[in-house]
Amino acid sequence: MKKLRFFLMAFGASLTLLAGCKPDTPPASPTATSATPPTTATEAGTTTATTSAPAGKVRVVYIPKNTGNPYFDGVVKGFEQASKEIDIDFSTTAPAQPDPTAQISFIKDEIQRGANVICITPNSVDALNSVFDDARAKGVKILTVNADLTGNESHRDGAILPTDFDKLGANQIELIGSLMKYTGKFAILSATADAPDQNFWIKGMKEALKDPKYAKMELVGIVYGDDKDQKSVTEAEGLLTKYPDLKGILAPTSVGVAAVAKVVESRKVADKVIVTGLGTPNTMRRYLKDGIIPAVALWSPPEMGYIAAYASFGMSKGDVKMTPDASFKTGKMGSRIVGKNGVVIAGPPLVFTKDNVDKYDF
Ligand code: RAM
Repeated sequence: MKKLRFFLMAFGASLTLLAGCKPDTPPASPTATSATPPTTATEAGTTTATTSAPAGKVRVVYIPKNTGNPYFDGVVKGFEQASKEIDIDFSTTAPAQPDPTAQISFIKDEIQRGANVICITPNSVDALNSVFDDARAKGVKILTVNADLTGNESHRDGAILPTDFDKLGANQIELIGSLMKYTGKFAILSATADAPDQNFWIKGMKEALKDPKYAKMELVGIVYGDDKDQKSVTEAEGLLTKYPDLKGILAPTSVGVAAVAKVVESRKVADKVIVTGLGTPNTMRRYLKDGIIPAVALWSPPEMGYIAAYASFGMSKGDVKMTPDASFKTGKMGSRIVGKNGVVIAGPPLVFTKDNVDKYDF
């Protein structure tokens, strides 16, 4: 616990920054109007806009990895808040499964419907390249959100990432390392095997583990829960069976970390197996408060959606160029600067514990 305190102190600045500022409640502009069109649920469980954009409005769609993941509801919330402040017509739609090619037909549909900007959390770094190229040839801007097309950045116009991906892998290793007293076996439970964000972070984790500080920690395996509760539960149970002396499970996915917490609770091994990773305060609150898990990290998904909405609006109007050193204004999130590769970073990660989790609502 002493180590965790040190770790939390290292994040003191970011915690202070966001503490007390509930990220999902930006001030409404005096001229705010609801720009969200009516939506319908389709049989596949997707949500699709049913109206076309009123003349003059910038039509922005956000396509998350898949439906049914509360993490992405937070991102959508941010888009919706911004759409009350700026003149965009916002909608969201997604496939039921986070498969590498599942988003292609959704992108094609949105091009047909007249989207000006397609914001997307891609399920693959390369499977969407050609449909993105088609969209851009028709004047549609492509903005990746929450994940980038690592190695294929030329197929999109820009990216809004939740935090600095170059640091997140090391950051997650330090979190679980501090909780495991830097000793013992641990495993990673990821989302899908193709997920660009997850793979980027896992690469960073492996790199970080080369630091002699972590020499007594052993990464015994990586499993994939596909951002599905049941698959994550099965994979976590498999880990516990295969490695009876496992000391930790690091799950950098909001669905995965909740599933692993549920497993260690039901197996009554929470005192032996440390669970941490990336999870939303609302999903992990009970596990934190009941002492099932000591800490979990994340950023604010609504803030990322909010920034993406402002970037989309500016890109569509031609006012915002997603080129290094360019900048654009957002409402409550101030001016944002575009970094290398056309990436904007939303903010620092936060660490939630039983003591601070109630300050956050997303
Ligand atoms: C999951 C998704 C997402 C990741 C979050 C933390 O829901 O995999 O991509 O960023 O968790």
